[in-house]
Amino acid sequence: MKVWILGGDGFCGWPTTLHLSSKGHDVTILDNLSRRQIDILLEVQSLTPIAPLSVRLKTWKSISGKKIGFELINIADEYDKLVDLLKIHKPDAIVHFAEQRSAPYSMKTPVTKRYTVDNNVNATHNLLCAIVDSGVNTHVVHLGTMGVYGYGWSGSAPIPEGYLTVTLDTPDGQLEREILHPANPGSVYHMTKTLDQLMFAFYAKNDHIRITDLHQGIVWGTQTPETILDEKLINRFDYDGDYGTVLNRFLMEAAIGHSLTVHGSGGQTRAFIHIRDTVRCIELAIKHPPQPGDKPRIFNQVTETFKVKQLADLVAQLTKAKICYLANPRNEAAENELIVENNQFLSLGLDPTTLNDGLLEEVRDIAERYKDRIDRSKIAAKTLWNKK
Ligand code: NAD
Ligand code: USQ
Repeated sequence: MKVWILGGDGFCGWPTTLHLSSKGHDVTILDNLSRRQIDILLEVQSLTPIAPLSVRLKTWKSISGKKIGFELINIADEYDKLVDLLKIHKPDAIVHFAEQRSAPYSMKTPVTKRYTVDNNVNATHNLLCAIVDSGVNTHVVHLGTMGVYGYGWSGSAPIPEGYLTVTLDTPDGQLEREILHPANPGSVYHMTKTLDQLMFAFYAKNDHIRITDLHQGIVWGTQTPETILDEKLINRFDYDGDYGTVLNRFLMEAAIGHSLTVHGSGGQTRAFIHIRDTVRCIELAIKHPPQPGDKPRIFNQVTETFKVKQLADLVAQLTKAKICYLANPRNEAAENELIVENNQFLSLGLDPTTLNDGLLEEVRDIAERYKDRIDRSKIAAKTLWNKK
């Protein structure tokens, strides 16, 4: 299959690119390298030493014999180029990772709030509009987020995979309707993902574009069977206060004897998935497209849920790190329950990597190995959700 990976130089996109290439797909990355640029602006770098994209691609070619294409393009801005490329390549599937993905970065300043909305909403809309414009028959697989549902909204009821059946009382009796699960974003970033959902619903209905939206939890872990083949293929690992996600930050903190930075009481429950499972889920999603005219197919791409304090306890047990409870810089519920339905991927054959399987490997092979690259001044989470 001819597959495009929008955002294929990023944390999820790079291992997905390699995985699909290793499976024999003809893969091309479309990326504007904005994530690398943001690192320069924030004066941070990945814990792991990521190679320039041209070196990554050359290394993969020499190891696997497979060529991966690359187009430098801003999906949110270069619409005509996107249409031209679609007409030339005619990809069978397009995996869309190309968005600004950090919630703290999206809440940092008016500039980063507006950038996140401009970038994410325009990237998604340009893609959908360009597919219609070019007449290309393709399947869009988008990386959305569990955060579109919000946390704690439905108490202990399981979160369904995208849609909710509701019953309305009308003068003519009860009406049953299936609706998109109500959106309840917790940051400007998460808000853009809820807007993406509406665009998908519209273009699937109006233009019969085939769309799969993957509501992914927090991705942890670094390596996949392909990125581990050579250090020049290594995946990125963000640890700084804006881009580092919670478990990766705890592992990095433990490696240098820093206390584990739990926000608030640590009662926030979140959903998680290992990067190895992310790439497998995307392969499964590509293999099982919806039909033209179907509503977007939504999967919850998660394998486990944990409270933040449970994660801190686990890492502390493994590494003897201390835990500190900090005032929460975010505006989020102090405690929430989270039960998530994920039967669709399990029934398609996903065999999850659990925290018990992978945590030690992360401590040993990533956090310990690269700890000398950590800049302690970049660890604190300084972005506040509001002035209060
Ligand atoms: P990332 O920032 O590492 O990668 C995103 C990539 O997209 C980067 O290479 C960046 O340069 C590129 N990009 C951004 N805007 C672009 C544009 N306008 N044109 C071209 N390229 C552009 O992020 P990630 O962690 O790999 O996340 C990928 C996707 O998965 C995001 O949409 C994110 O919302 C979603 N997601 C990530 C996680 C996670 O824990 N990392 C969890 C759930 C969902
Ligand atoms: N947290 C801490 N200490 C830290 C960092 C985070 O306690 O040092 C807490 C946060 O306050 C939050 C939780 O951990 O309650 C998760 O934060 P996070 O930064 O790990 O994840 P989040 O901001 O939700 O965003 C990440 C990705 C995003 C993706 C999302 C999936 O950056 O792209 O969409 O996970 S989800 O959370 O399921 O919506």
